[in-house]
Amino acid sequence: MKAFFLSPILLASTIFAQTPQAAPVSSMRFEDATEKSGIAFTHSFGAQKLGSLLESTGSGCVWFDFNNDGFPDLYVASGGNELPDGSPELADRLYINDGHGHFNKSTALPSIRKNKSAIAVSDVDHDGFPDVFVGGAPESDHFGKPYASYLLMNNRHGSFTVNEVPQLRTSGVLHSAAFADLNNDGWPDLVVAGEWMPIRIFINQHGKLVGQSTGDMAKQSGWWQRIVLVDVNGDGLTDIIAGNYGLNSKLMPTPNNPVKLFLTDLDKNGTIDPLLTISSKGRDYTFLGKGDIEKQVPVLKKEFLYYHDFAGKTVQELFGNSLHSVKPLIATSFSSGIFYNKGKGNFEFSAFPRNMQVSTLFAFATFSEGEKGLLAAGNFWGVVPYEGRYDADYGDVLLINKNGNNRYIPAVSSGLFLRGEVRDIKALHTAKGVIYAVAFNNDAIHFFRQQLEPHHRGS
Ligand SMILES: [Ca+2]
Ligand SMILES: [Ca+2]
Ligand SMILES: [Ca+2]
Ligand SMILES: [Ca+2]
Repeated sequence: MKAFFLSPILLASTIFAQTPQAAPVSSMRFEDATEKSGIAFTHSFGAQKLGSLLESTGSGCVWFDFNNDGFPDLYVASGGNELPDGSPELADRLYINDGHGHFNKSTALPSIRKNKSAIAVSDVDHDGFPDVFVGGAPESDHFGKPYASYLLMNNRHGSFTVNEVPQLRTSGVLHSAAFADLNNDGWPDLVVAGEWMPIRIFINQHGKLVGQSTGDMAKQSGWWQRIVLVDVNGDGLTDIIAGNYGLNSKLMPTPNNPVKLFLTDLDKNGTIDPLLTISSKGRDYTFLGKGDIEKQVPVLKKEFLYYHDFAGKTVQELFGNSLHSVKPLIATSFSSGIFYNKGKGNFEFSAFPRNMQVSTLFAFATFSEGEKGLLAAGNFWGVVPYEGRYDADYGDVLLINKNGNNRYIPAVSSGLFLRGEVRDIKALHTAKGVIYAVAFNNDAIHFFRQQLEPHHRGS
């Protein structure tokens, strides 16, 4: 079976919708500084396009000083392909920096021969040595089956001890993981997000990660692609910026009418036939029409000779015998936004404005010089399993106001004008201010400089 989730890493596109015209540069908040940067770099790794080269979250690789010798080492997580668990290629690699520009592959890394989709690093047990969270991914042939994620505890002697993260067996598709101290007790907590799952929080209790109930957040099962942990509103509590699938979709899940994916063998030939449903008044109907489902499962042609045998029927009425023992994957919200940390484990969701919901959001950065705000970008133009290509997002700037009156600045007037599939944004601090590095799928990294003109201050 083909992987039934968004796999941005391996996809590329050269299609652009009609391109809006930018306003004159002088009035812009951001200036494209790519040509002045002196860096020519394309976001790829051999034949594979990496989802997250710049960021310490997402699959791909991450730099951290494994052995505390002052030189950053490189951890490369494996996954995002069609290899079955157990394949030697799925073992991760750790390259130790010798401080002279040379890297030696470590033999100390435990060999977890499983697909992985997310990675995050933090000193979980406060011993001064960084530990690694490695998020699992479903095997393409076993999609929908629960799988494990791991915490690699750095034992200071050049190796790791592997622990499964308790309470994190999931059937969803984990895409993003990050550490931050959510409850201000000095211990880094873990947040993970993915498709067919809500955002999950694991509070660090003196070196042990313990799943936390998250109230309303648990009801927002989404197709989450990226989380970024930062104090957006400056109240001293770390918030969760969360990129979801977006709302420009025929799939419009709500808690009462979720989108579901039944993984069942409709024609009893031994392979799973994923059945995507939308709900109306609590009843589940196939998302694809009769013809498309018959293409997927030809034997059904004999069962439904006439359209009226199919139309208006729930999937339980159509396929009842095959479904009654199947627990579907569920999504209840595709809205991107910010979960504001209200303290004591409470989070309050603030959805992004409509303009920021036209596409899937993968990348975020914040700024707070003169004004407080957020950069966001995304796009997913590959083969979405269920729908056509999304409308384009050209880069979003959201000015955050303490009273909740956020102001949206479109790319045509902000200068943050991004054409393509953005996968990451990273703020780089320089003597002349902040530069934002923007990583595209299958394209060169672009750089944008924030322009702090007097007329922008306090606006
Ligand atoms: Ca090192
Ligand atoms: Ca540690
Ligand atoms: Ca904490
Ligand atoms: Ca906050």
